[in-house]
Amino acid sequence: MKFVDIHFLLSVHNLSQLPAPSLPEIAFAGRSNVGKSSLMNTLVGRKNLVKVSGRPGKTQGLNFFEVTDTVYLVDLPGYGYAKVAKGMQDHWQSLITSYLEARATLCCVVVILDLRHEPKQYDAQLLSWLREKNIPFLPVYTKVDKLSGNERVKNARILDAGHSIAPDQRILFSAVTGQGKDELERALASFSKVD
Ligand SMILES: Nc1nc2c(ncn2[C@@H]2O[C@H](COP(=O)(O)OP(=O)(O)OP(=O)(O)O)[C@@H](O)[C@H]2O)c(=O)[nH]1
Ligand SMILES: [Mg+2]
Repeated sequence: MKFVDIHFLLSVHNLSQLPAPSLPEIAFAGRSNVGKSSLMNTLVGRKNLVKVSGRPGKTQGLNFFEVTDTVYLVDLPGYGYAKVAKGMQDHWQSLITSYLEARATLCCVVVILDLRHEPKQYDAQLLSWLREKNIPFLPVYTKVDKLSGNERVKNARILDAGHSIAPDQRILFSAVTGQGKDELERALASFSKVD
């Protein structure tokens, strides 16, 4: 699936603001600063469609983008960033979990992990929660450009083992080089049943 003809739709801060569930939907989740927004920009071939920042906690609210009449892409706020006020974190967490749990048109949660880091507790919690709720997800290990070939293989194995992910179920990705983009497009087309 090619993600052309895409536009920002709205930012959702409570569930009553969700757009009508009229299109298949793909959400992008992961720790703060892992590269969710960058991955989306690479996917849609636009540098600045989704706001990116070196400062964690950039994305606030559920940001909906529409690939016209085809699919919604939803950029979620990152988790695990201590400097975001506790009350705000709680608000996001309950907003995100109720959204993920209740959204009938949600066809995939892309769970983005930093290939440089060892398995983290928040990611483990999200993955086991998605499994428990039977919500389809696709793990993507990003920032591969920051590692040598050997480190990539070694770190990917550690993440696979730590999160019980089979190597053929996840994608290695870089927003800098575009590695993994084609594979991601194919996987998302199959999740959303859109060509
Ligand atoms: N080298 C490299 N840097 C990346 C990659 N993806 C993201 N970054 C950098 O990582 C930082 C965070 O990227 P974002 O895309 O804003 O991360 P995010 O997950 O959306 O962050 P929040 O919205 O704060 O949760 C930025 O400085 C990006 O340029 C990648 O694949 N390779
Ligand atoms: Mg972001």
